Amino acid sequence: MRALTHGSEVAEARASGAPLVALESTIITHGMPWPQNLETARAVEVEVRAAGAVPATIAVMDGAIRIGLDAPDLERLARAEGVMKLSRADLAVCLAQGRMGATTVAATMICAHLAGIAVFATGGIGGVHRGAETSFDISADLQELARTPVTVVAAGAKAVLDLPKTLEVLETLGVPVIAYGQDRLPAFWSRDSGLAAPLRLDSAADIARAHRMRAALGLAGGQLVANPIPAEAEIPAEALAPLIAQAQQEAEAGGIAAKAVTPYLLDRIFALTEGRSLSANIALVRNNARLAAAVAIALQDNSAT
Ligand code: PSU
Ligand code: MN
Repeated sequence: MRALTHGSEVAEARASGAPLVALESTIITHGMPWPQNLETARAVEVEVRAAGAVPATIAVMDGAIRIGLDAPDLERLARAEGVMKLSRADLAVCLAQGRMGATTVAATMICAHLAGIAVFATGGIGGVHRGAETSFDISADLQELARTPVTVVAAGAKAVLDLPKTLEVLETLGVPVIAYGQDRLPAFWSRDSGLAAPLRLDSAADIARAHRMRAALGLAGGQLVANPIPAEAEIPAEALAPLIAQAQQEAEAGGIAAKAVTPYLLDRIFALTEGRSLSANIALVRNNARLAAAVAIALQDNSAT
């Protein structure tokens, strides 16, 4: 049973020791509409390469975890319908059934770690949903950050979530939440969530050092780096708040639950912002890819010393 296979670019990078950045695939299948999903996936890979690292987009295809998708596979995934959304709970069943599956932040962390990749770039992580005190809807991404040693570069947590509760759970789980270059926690489409970030670092080298320090201390789990969306692409929190409230109400009225909640909210906010949320999303993922590449390079540099 060969659970892990490498795309050709990743196989070459492993042979030459080039720095690798993992990328998730749920954003492709459940987070964005066709054809922007494929365009974005490609643009993010281009950013990683331009920054001097090698992209490894991760998904389950043809009965194996693929670390790095060659161009035809990336397009096949982006066009596919009925793709499973995989978290820690679903990964093995998807593989056993030989189905196609897209990895969330949690599943991408697991696969990246299996493949020896320490840094992962995405858009936003899952978190504690509003109303979680009754629904119990808390993303498995949070627990994964607590147990799998991968540094995840995201633009904070989506503003559709309950951000104060998300921070509380991350603190309970012992996950470092590190804002990059500012004191405030960014909120995905907006640079400022209105909340202070628990920790702050100002360089890729420091992020890499903190990653290695956790390992040296024997601390399980990864780190969450919250990288603010570039100023020119942001949608201010005040403009978004009423639209998020509306999408939330529609989700409740429509009985949307479990795995369907995040994709539903993203889709409704896309419609309510007339596509602006999507261009912001694309800009922030590319920005995260650049920082993740710098961290992957810095990790190699300080492992050499
Ligand atoms: N951010 C996006 N689009 C997405 C997601 C995040 O801009 O589609 C995905 C990520 O894969 C994240 C998942 O891990 O949503 C969280 O889903 P849930 O809340 O069901 O755990
Ligand atoms: Mn959920």
